[in-house]
Amino acid sequence: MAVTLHGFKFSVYAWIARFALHEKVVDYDWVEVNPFSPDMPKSYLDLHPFQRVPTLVDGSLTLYETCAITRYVDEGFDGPALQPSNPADRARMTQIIAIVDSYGYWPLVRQVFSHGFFGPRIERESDPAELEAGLKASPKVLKALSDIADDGLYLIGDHLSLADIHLAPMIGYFTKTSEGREMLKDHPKLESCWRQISARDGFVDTFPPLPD
Ligand SMILES: N[C@@H](CCC(=O)N[C@@H](CS)C(=O)NCC(=O)O)C(=O)O
Repeated sequence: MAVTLHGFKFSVYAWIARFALHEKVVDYDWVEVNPFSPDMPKSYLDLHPFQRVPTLVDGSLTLYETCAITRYVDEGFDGPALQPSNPADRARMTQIIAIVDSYGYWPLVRQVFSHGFFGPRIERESDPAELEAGLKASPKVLKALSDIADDGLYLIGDHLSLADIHLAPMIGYFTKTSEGREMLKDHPKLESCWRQISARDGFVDTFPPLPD
């Protein structure tokens, strides 16, 4: 049975899942779900009680939480391994994903990107105080990631990992703003990793259809 990914075309988390599926060359069907819609279908809430996206369905398996989805995609399908095999690097990968989820998503995406780029383009009022708060919180996140990144091509050595796949879309959105682009320059090691990841077909081909 085919894999189905339920997601929203502008969702950064759905993008992460699509990026992982692309890297593993897994075919899947896409079901568009807007998690911000007031009339979210009950059929989706049965899949994801927290009303977020994405959710992946593969036969009898229904999975939400993007870190679980990408790990399943890596371990459940053929293709290049996206997780390091040695314990220290694997722990580092998990740490980076947790930092991104716990401390990065909100300032980088929900505050800076949403209020500095996306909101104004979809005629949604944006709040300068939210943008400001995001810009204030972001340097600590970028520095923490830069401090623990290796000196290799990617965040962990020279092989693409789930950590890269989790982080790059968030930076991709953050750097849609001029403030984000400027701030990333203060962290050359992170910027260099991001440039390598964002040049990959998997990143480019899954880039969401943002308004200009
Ligand atoms: N912890 C969830 C977060 C998913 C998430 O927050 N997705 C956003 C879209 S990028 C969403 O559905 N937001 C709806 C909302 O905040 O109400 C995961 O890892 O999948």
